[in-house]
Amino acid sequence: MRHDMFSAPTPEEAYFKAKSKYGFAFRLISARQIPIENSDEYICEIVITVDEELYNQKNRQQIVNEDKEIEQKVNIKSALEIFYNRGIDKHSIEKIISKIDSNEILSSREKLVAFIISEIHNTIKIKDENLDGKNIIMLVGTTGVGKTTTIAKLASRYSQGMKKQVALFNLDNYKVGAKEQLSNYAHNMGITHISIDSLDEFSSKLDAIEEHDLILVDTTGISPFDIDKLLKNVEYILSSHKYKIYTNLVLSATVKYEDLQDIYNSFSFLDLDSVIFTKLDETNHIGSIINFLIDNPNTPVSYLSNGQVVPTDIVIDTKKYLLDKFVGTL
Ligand SMILES: Nc1nc2c(ncn2[C@@H]2O[C@H](COP(=O)(O)OP(=O)(O)O)[C@@H](O)[C@H]2O)c(=O)[nH]1
Ligand SMILES: [Mg+2]
Repeated sequence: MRHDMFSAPTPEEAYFKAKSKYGFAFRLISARQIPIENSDEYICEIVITVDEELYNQKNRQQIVNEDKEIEQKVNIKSALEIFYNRGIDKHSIEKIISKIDSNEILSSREKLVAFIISEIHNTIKIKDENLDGKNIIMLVGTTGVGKTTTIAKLASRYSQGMKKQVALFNLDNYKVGAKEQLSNYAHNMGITHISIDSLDEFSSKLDAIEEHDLILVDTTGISPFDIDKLLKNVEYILSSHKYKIYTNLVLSATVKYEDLQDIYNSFSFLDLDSVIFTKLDETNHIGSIINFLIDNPNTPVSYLSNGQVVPTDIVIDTKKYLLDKFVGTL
C-alpha cells in the first residue's frame, strides 16, 4: 500500500481531489487543518492509502501528463518565436493557432511550424489571370510604388506573350515626365497609348479604342476619391462597351505592415479585385506581406514585381514565390 496526500481549503474539497484521482479505491487515514501563516485561514490536508499498483499507475500518468504539457509549451514558444522574429504579428499567429484541433500538432516544434506554414499557404489567395472578353485593368496606389513600371510589364506580357490587342491609358497627369515614361514603353512595344488630362475624357476616349481586348490604366497622382468618381461616371459606358473593369492596388513590399494596412484601407472603398506587391527584390523580409494577407484573407494577389527591368521582372505564380521567399528565411 502507498500513501498519498491532498490539500484544499476544506476537507470536502481535499476528499474530492482524492476521489477524482483514485475513484473509490482508497482509504482515508488522517485529516488535519493547518493554519496559514499570517492569516486566520486554514488549509486542510488529508492522507489516504491506496493499492501500490493503482498508485504507480496514476502518478506515472500524472508525471507523463505534466511532462507533456511542459514540452508542448516549449514547442509552442520556440515555434512562435520563429514567426515573431520574421515580422508576423501576435494576433495573426493566434488566429492560426486557434485552428489547431489535435494535440499531435503540438507534439513537436517541427509539426507546429509545418502547420503554421500550411495555414499561411491556405490563407494566400491568388487571382487567376482571366482575360476572356474585353477587360480594363486599372492600377491604383501611392506615388512611386511601381504602377507605371508594372503596367509596362503587363502590356508586354499581354500584347507580345498572349497576342492581345492592348492599349495603355494614362491618367497619370500630375507627375512630371510620367506621360513620357508610359508613352515610351508603349512606343517601344508598338502599343496604342492614350493620355488624358481630365477624368471626363476617359469615356470619350474609350470609344476610340473599342477594338482593343485589354486596356491598362495608369493612375498616378489621382486620389482614390477621384478614381471612385471616374469609375461611377464610366460604369454605364463600360457596360455598353462590354468591358469588365478590374481595380488592382499596388503596394510596396518594403512598407511596414501598419502602413500597408493604412494604404489598403484608404483605397478599399474602390472595390479592389486584387493587390500587386512590388519591390520584392529590395527586401528579404516579407513578414509584413504575410501579415497583411492573413489579416485580409479575401484579398487575392495577382502579380508580384521583383525588379525594375521591363518586361522580365514580374512574377505570375505569386503564391509559390511568396511562400518560397518567406520559408527561405525561416
Ligand atoms: N527595385 C525595384 N524598383 C521598382 C520596382 N517597380 C518599380 N520600381 C522603381 O520604382 C520607381 C517608381 O516606379 P513607377 O512605376 O514610376 O511608380 P508609379 O509612380 O507608381 O507609377 C522607378 O524608379 C521604378 O524603376 C520593383 O519591383 N523593384
Ligand atoms: Mg506612374
